[in-house]
Amino acid sequence: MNPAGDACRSCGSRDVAVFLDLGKTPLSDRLVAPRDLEAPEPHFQLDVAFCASCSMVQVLEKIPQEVLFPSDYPYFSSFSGFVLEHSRRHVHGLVETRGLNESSLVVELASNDGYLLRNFVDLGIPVLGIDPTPRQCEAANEVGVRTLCRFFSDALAEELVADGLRADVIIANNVMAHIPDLNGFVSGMAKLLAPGGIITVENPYVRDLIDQTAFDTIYHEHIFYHSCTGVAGLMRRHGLHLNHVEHFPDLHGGTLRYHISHEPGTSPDLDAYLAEEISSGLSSAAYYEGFGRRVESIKADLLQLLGDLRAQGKTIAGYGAAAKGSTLLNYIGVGRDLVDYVVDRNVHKQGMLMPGTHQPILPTESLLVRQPDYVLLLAWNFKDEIMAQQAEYAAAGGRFIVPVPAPGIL
Ligand code: DWN
Repeated sequence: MNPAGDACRSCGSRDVAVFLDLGKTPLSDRLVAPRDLEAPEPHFQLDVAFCASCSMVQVLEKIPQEVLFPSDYPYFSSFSGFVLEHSRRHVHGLVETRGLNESSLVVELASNDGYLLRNFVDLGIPVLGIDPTPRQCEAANEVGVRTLCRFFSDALAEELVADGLRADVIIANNVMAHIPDLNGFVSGMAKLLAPGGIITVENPYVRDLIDQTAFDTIYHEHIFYHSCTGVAGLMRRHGLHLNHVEHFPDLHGGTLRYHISHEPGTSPDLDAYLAEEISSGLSSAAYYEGFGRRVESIKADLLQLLGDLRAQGKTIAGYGAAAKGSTLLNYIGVGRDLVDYVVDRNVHKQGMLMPGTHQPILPTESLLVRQPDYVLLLAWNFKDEIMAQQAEYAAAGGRFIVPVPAPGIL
């Protein structure tokens, strides 16, 4: 099904079919200020499609980058200890394996608040962060991470190369899903990368998304849902080579780190992932067919669970004003009648309202003050970190609910 005749946003083929319709939802990171409650809130169609030609899974609605990532974009990477530790290990691994020193250059695309590059700075290794969101750039510059507040593109890469810059390492974590002009982005990376250099790219793995029915990680900001097959083909089109892959099952619901360079290479792990994607059918439309039915069943089960608890007079809060939380609340239709408020550590989100469903976002300390009977883990990807941090809430009788892969009380 592709009634509008959309072309693949990666390879241009017309062999694109929608396999999931999440309806019209607000932008997941467009939090609402209480003073704007009466203002119209834009909603956009959220259809997910599979390209049979290049295997890329993608959202079809085209929304300008400046709308998806406005100046008040609220996501700051530094609010998870798990992410910080993962990034620290990544940096130390690169320094060791690549022999980086004070004459190297590491460039991170979508460097956010400097959560990762600051580890290189601590080791005296020169860095350049590139990120389009001003508040995050300011935070990064404040901690000593030199950051350019721009969208990365082919044109920006040419400017940097003209200024004499070439990167020994390019890191692009959780950004290759977000780029409308994916080909321009990859061609820019190819230009900016020094001969013999390496690009590491991290993105949630589409296989984990489908297998765990993590439908809530789908939103307009996430245009592309990557696999080894898709990334290998994309890189080849720009003269780059995917040479190795690592899997982090506990990061953002399952993440792949791709190792890419100008020079061809391979690894047993990459071969195994590519072979498995073929044998599991991940590169065929049939793989995605039952997904919509599983999503509908999560919707029915979660509504039933929350409705039953409310009927018993229980109070329910949400944890994590995450973008995925917005998809979940809006698609399922979880309003303030079911979940009273949402807590989040991110001070830039506190005081705002969730998109569409308008639960107020409060500091996490509110859980101990209000002691709701249940907490719906909207940021279920950080379940262990959050539950450890909320031990006192749990000790006082609080219970947690996970929404995916199947709604349940822990
Ligand atoms: O790609 C993207 C990813 C990686 O992150 C984005 N486009 C946007 C964002 O998606 P998300 O908002 O769904 O991500 P998180 O990281 O799952 O969001 C978790 C939320 O929970 C954040 O607002 C921070 C918050 N949090 C918290 O309050 N206490 C997180 C942890 C770990 C905590 O202990």
